[in-house]
Amino acid sequence: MSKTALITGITGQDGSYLAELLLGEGYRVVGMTRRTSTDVHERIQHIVDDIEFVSGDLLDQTSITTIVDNVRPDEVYNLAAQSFVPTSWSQPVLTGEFTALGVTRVLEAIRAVDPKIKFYQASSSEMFGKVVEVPQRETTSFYPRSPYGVAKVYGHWITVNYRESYDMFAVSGILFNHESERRGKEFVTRKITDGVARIKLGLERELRLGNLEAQRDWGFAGDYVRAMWLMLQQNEPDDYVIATGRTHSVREFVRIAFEAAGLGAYEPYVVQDPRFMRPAEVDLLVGDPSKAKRVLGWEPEVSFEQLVEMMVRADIDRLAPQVRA
Ligand code: NAP
Ligand code: G4F
Repeated sequence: MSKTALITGITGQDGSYLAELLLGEGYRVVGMTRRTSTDVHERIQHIVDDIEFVSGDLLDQTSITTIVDNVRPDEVYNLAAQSFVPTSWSQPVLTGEFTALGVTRVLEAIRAVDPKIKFYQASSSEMFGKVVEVPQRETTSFYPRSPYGVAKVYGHWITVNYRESYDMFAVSGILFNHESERRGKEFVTRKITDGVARIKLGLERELRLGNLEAQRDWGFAGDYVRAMWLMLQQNEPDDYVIATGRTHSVREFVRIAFEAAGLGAYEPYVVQDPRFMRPAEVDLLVGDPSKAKRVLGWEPEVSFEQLVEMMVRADIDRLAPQVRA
């Protein structure tokens, strides 16, 4: 009997990789999407015929409960969120509704329909914020620095609370930044690789960025969705840090991306723009993935340098036909 997985946020970066993985494992994959006036299936176009879609919204309890009741999934992956940190300052209430209370709505739906359904919550290293320990591990205290980070702390604890209150198989994956050619262009890595590709092809002359000194533990999204799945295949529910254990600055990412495109030094092209600075910054993130390695047998397969090169190459390949046309 094949298992059924319900994915919220299936149209996002992680949703697309997770859907691929679960289809490969023989799952029936059901994706919850919200109503939009335009097509948002770009990232899953290649597997769209293999997925069942159901219409629902994290803001709407009735839709989520009805979906869980109709679909009767074995596993629910809650990936949907307002996930862009700067937007959380301009839309803090909405961010709280999606990213914090949305988690409770999904958990409530599961509790009402069948508390045996396994639940994965997409928690974030942004919860560590102004870090109190280096590297950050499962036991490190949280100190979020944005309304997004605060909302994710709520999502984490409500997941732990439903596990402890109702004996549910509910886990929180504390994932550090993970990227790919499918990353939204507003996030710094993809903004850089898209910008580098445009400069390489003569479409732009400069790249405007904010804080180049921020340090992140960046991995490849394809590796990270495997960890999500592994967490739900364990005998006991638990929380895990998923990271590479290495950190790099935005400046290093920029330098390697320009070199990968054969453009040489980045300095002539990069302009620091105060518009992209944040009211409160997360200066340094670096995770300790040793528990995930020990218990889940999980390790990242793509290195930082491979990731940057992969993303630069993909953006050049995507834009080149436009230039030739
Ligand atoms: P993403 O690309 O921004 O995707 C977000 C998804 O959420 C999209 O499918 C979006 O749908 C959906 N969504 C947003 N609001 C919704 C609502 N009200 N109802 C239903 N769906 C809604 O994010 P991602 O990078 O794949 O990240 C997946 C999850 O992991 C997020 O919860 C994020 O906060 C978390 N996370 C990400 C990282 C990372 O580095 N990528 C690290 C730690 C945690 P539309 O297509 O309709 O907009
Ligand atoms: O790419 P970012 O926007 O990602 P951020 O804020 O770390 O959040 C991402 O990772 C989290 C996991 O830790 C997720 F939970 C979250 O959903 C999201 O996926 O920014 C990374 C760093 C920041 O320090 C930012 O200040 O890059 C710096 N940065 C410098 N210039 C910039 C820019 N960020 C953006 N987006 N745009 C810039 O021009």
